[in-house]
Amino acid sequence: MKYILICTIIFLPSLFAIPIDLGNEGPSAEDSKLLQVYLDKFFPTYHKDGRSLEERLRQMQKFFHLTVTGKMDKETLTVMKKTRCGVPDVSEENKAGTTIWNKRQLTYRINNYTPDLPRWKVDETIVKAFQVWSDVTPLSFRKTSRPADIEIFFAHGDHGDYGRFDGRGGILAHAFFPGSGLGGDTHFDEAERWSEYNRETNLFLVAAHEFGHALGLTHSNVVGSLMYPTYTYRDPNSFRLPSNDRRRIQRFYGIRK
Ligand SMILES: [Ca+2]
Ligand SMILES: [Ca+2]
Ligand SMILES: [Zn+2]
Ligand SMILES: [Zn+2]
Repeated sequence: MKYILICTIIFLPSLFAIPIDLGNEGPSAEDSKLLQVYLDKFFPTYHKDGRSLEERLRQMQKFFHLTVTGKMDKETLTVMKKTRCGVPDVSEENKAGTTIWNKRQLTYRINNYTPDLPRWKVDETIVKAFQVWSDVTPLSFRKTSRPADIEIFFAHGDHGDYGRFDGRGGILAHAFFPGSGLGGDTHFDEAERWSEYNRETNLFLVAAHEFGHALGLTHSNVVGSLMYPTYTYRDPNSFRLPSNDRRRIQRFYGIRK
C-alpha cells in the first residue's frame, strides 16, 4: 500500500510531460492511464529518485524489442494490451539476483479447481506442465494434499497477496519466486476461461510458464521463449521447451542425468 502511494506521488507530474504520438488523434486519457499502470506493474521502480516515466517507457520498449521512442505509439499500445503474466518484467527484485530451491524434490497442492475444465483434466494438465521442467533438470514434483512448496489455486480479484487479478483478459496468472511461505505459489485468474485447446486461455501453456517463475526464472525477452511475458498459443501436444528456457533452468538446477 505504501509503495503504491509513493509511486502515485512521484509519477503523477511526469505523466503529463510524456510525449505521446498516436498520429493525428491524441492519446485518450484511458491510454495514458494504461501506460502508468502498466509500467508500475511490470517495470516497477522502488527508488524515490526514480527515473521519469519516459525513461521507464524506453526501458519497456527496449525489453520488447520495439522502436525505442519514449513515446506511447501504436506499436507500444498493442503490446500493452496483450494478455500476459502478472509477474514484473524488469524490477529491482529481478536485478537483486535469483533465489532457487535448495532441494530437488518439490511438493505441490491444488487447493481448488476451475469450473472451466473437469478436475481430472486440471490434474493432468498440471502434471504435464511440471514435466516440462522435470524432463530437463533433476527436479521432481509430487502432488500432496498437505501444505506444499508450491500452493496452486484459482482466484478472482483480490486474493490476499497484493497481486489483484483484473477480470477477464489482461493478467492471466502469476507466481512467486522460490522461498518459504508464498514462495513458489502459483495463482490463476478464475475470470479467464481456461481451456485444454486453443480456445480462450490454454491452461497448460500458462501453468508451464508460471512454474518457471516458481522455480526461479524471470521473464525472457527472447521471442518464442516460454518465459516471454505475453501469451501466445502453441499446440501443447507438440510442445517442446525452447532452448533458451532450457539453458536458463539448467543453469540453476543442472541437467537431468
Ligand atoms: Ca510456498
Ligand atoms: Ca485477467
Ligand atoms: Zn511470467
Ligand atoms: Zn496471487
